[in-house]
Amino acid sequence: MRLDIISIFPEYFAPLDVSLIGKARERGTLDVRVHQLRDWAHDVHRTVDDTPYGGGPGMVMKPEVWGEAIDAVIGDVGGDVGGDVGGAVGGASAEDEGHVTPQTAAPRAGGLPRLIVPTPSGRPFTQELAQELAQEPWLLFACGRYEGIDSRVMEEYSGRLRVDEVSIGDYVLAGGEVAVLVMAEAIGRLLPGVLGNAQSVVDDSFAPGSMENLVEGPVYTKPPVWRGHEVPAVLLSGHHGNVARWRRDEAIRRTVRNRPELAAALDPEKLDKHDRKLLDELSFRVRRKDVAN
Ligand code: JB8
Repeated sequence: MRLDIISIFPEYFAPLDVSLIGKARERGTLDVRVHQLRDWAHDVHRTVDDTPYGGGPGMVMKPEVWGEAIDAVIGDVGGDVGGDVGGAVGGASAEDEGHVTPQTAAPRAGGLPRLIVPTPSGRPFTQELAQELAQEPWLLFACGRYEGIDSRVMEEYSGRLRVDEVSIGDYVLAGGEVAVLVMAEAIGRLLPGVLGNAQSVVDDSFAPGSMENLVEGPVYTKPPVWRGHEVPAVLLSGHHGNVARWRRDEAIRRTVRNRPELAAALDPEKLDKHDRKLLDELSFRVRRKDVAN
């Protein structure tokens, strides 16, 4: 997968050099290129913002600079472009460190990226959307700052690219950079070969499957007693059926306690008798989905 990021703060993306994503980049599974938006500004101050039409507080990002930046990145299939600092973020590139030559994960010529624009007013970023985006050969993230990007930029590229304005949650960041880090990690760990254990992806909270709409319960490792706190005996029993049942019970308890809206959305068809009894004990009413008149 190729992943381009345009931002006025390329330094924000240094974490993409480490851990799973950093390893995926070294292997060539993931080709991350970070671009400085200001490299496409024309004035001596490299201005990227201006006052909002209609008045109001703050500043809005200028469309012309964004247009030139996006045109350059999407027209640049494979090669370097002015403003590309992808290999420079966080210091030495994989090549500099003498690792295996990354096979450039650039998509085939003629392809275009999906454009993802983080904004608190966007569609929710969910595990389902992460899975969908993990199938794409090329993503371009446009990081806004201030009050956001002039909306005509999204309008313009909607005619050429698939454009999604996306929100990572109901809180307000100072800009899109951290939201892109969140999405890059959620998407990157789903790419083939990025996680060591393929099962850890299917067992995730929110992953499609038997635990869909349940969050995961608690986890434990050695020692069996730590500061007087015991690991639940069932986990030491070796009885796989009992372990599975206990884990599902704990997932249901946690979902009811921490995510009542998820618990309310549980499909009664996917609940067994034991699930229903537990939910009843937790005095949680599972209502059949309202059927349209
Ligand atoms: C300016 O909270 B957010 C977010 C906030 C932002 C911008 C983008 C995303 C741009 N503020 O996800």
